[in-house]
Amino acid sequence: MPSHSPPWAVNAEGVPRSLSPPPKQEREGEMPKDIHNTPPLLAGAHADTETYNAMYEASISDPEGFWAEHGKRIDWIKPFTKVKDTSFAHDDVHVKWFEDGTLNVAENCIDRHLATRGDQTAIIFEPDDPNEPAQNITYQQLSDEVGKFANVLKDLGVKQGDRVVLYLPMIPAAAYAMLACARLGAVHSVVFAGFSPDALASRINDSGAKIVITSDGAPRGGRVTDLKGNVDKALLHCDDHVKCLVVKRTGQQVTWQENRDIWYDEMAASASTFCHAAEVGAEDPLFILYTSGSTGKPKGVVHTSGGYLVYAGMTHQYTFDYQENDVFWCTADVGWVTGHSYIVYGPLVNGATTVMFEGVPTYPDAGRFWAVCEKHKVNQFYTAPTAIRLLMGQSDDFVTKYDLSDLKVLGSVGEPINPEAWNWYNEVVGKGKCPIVDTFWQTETGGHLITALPGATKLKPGAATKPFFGVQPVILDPQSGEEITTVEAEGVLCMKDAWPGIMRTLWGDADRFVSAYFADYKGYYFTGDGCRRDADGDYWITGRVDDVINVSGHRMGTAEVESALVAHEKVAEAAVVGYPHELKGQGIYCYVTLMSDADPSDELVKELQAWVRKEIGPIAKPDVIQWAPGLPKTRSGKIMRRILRKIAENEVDGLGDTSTLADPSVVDDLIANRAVK
Ligand code: 6R9
Repeated sequence: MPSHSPPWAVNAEGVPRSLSPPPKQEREGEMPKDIHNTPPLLAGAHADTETYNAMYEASISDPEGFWAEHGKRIDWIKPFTKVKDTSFAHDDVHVKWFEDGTLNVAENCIDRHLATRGDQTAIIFEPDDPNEPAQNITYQQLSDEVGKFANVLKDLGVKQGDRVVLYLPMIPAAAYAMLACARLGAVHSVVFAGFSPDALASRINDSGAKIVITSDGAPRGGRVTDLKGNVDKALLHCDDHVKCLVVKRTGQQVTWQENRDIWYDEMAASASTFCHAAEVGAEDPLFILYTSGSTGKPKGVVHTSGGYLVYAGMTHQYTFDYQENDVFWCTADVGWVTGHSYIVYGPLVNGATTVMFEGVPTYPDAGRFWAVCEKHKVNQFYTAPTAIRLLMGQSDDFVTKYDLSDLKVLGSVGEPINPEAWNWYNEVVGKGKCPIVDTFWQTETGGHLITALPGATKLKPGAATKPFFGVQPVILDPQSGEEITTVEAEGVLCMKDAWPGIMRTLWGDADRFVSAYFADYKGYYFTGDGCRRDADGDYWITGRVDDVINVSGHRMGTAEVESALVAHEKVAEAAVVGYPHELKGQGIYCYVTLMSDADPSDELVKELQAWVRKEIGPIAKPDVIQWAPGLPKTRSGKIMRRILRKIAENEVDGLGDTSTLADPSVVDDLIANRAVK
C-alpha cells in the first residue's frame, strides 16, 4: 500500500496486492533444536478486498488447511501434525491448536531473528521524562538481557510451569522478564502497576506464584509510585516463601527484607547471557492475565504458547499492515492484554521494532504522543478512544506542530470509538491519509477478532467492521438465544468456533470457564458485548450487556467495586452501575446505603472514594456516590440494576415496569436525589 493513500483508494493504480500467506518455509521433518529457522515473516501483508474475502472464506471453509499453513509462520522445535481440536459444545468445551507441536516462545521472538536482524532495534524505550534519553535495544541486546534475566530466575529456583508475577513500570525489564519466563517455560502473570497491594496480593495467591518481580519506583506523568512499598504491603497477605526480585528504576530508598528481597542487578552482574530455551508444548501455558468479570473476583485468563503466538503475530502483521523496518507503537500498558499481544509478543515474533512508552499522554503536555511519534518516526500508532477524547479537548496545535508524516496506520482499541473522536483522529492526526483500524477484541481472545485491514476494508467511523481470518461472529437474540441470520441484525455477540488465540481455561477454575463464557448461549463463546450488523455485513459493537463497565478502556466488574464499598465499616449495602462519561466512556456511579449509625457527608464521599481507590487501584475510584436510603429490589431481594442504570443515565422517564419492586417508593427518593439532572 502506498503509505498515504486512503484505504478505499488502495487499488487505484490497479495493482493487485497480494494478501498471500507468509513465505512457506522448509520445515519438513523434525528440526535439530539448535538450528534456528529462516528470517521471520514480514512479507506481503498488504490487503485488498478481494484477497481478504478469498482468504477469509478459505479460513472458514477449511480451517485445518488454513491454519496448518499459517501455523508455520513461527518456528517449531517439533512441528505439529495435528492442527485443530476444538469444541464449544456446552458439555464438552475444549480448545487445542497445534497440540503435538513443541516450541519456545522466546526463541521465536528473539533467537530466530539474530542472524538477519541482530543489529536492528527490537525495542525503543521512551522514558516518562522527555529529557531522559530514549534507548534503542537491538535484537542482540534483547537476547543478552533476556538470557541474563532467565538465568537469574533459574538461580532463584524458577522452573518450567512455575508462576511468576510481574508488577513493573513500562520499562524494558518488563519485556525482558516476560520473555525470560517464556524462555524457561514458566508462566508469567503481569499485574498492572496501578493496582493496589490488595489486588496484587490476591493475584499472587490465586496464581500460586513463587516470586514477584518489581522495581524500586515507577515514574509516570512526572510522579513516582512506590512500587516496592506496594509489594511489601501485598506480601503481608502471601505465603512466606514468596520472593521479591527488585529491578532498579529510580534509585529511590526502599525498605528491605533480607532473605526475601533480592536486587536484580546484583544477581545479573554475574549471570551468563546464554540460557537454554525450554521445549514447551503448544498447549502449555504462556501467561495468566487477570481480568474483571460480571460477578465475583477477577478471572485468571490462561493463554497457551503455540496458537497464541501464531495469532498475535498474524494479527499484528495484517491488522496494522506492518512492513519491514516500520516502527510500531502501541500505547497500552503491558499490564493489559493489549500490551502483551501488541507491544511484546506480536511485534517481536514478527521481528518488528516496537516502542515502549513509560509515560502518559499529557506529560509534560498534551503533545507528548505526537512528539514521540515524530521523534521515533512512528509508522503505526495504536491507542484507546479515551486518550483520543482527552487529547482532542486540547488545542490542535499540540498535534500540528509535530511532523507526523511517517504515520501510515492508526489503531483504536478498548471501547467503541465515537464518531467525533474518530473524525478528529482521522483528520487532525492522520491528515485523512491513514486508515483507522478499530480493533474489537478481549483479554480472553488473545488478539483481534473484528477489525478493518488497511486497504481491504471500507472504513466507517464507529464500526469495528469485519472479522479477522478464522473468526466467525454471530448475533444472537438475547432472549431466545437463536442466531439471527439476516444480514442486518442486532443482539448479543457470540463466536461460533475457535481461533488459535482464544484462552484455554481460567486458572484453577475450569467450571467457571464454562459457566462464564459457554453457558448463557449454548454452543457459542459469549463475548459479553452487544452488537449490530449493518446491511453491508459490518459489525458495530454497542458495549457490554453484562455487569462489566468500561472505564477509560479498562474493564471493571461492578461487583468488585461493590465488594470494596461494603468492606467499609460505615457501608451497609452498595450497588454500582456505569453511566456515560465524556472522557472515560463510562464513569462509576455508586448507590450506597449507610449503616444506621453513620451520617452521610461530603467528607464521607471523599473517604469512600479514597477507600475504593486503595482497595482496588486509582482506576476504580468512584465518580459519583449517591446516598441511597434503600435500593430498588424485587420481592425476592434482587437489586434491579436496570432501574439504577436509568437513574444514573438521567433517563428517569423510561423506567419501565416497577411493579415488581418490594418498595416502589425508594425509586422516587433516588430520582429526586440523583447526581445528574
Ligand atoms: C483488548 C481489550 C474487552 C472489552 C470488550 C468490549 C471492549 C474492546 C473494543 C471494544 C468496542 C472496540 N472493547 N475493544 N468495544 N470497540 N474496538 O480491550 O480487552 O480489557 O479484556 O476488554 O472491551 O466491551 O468486551 P479487555
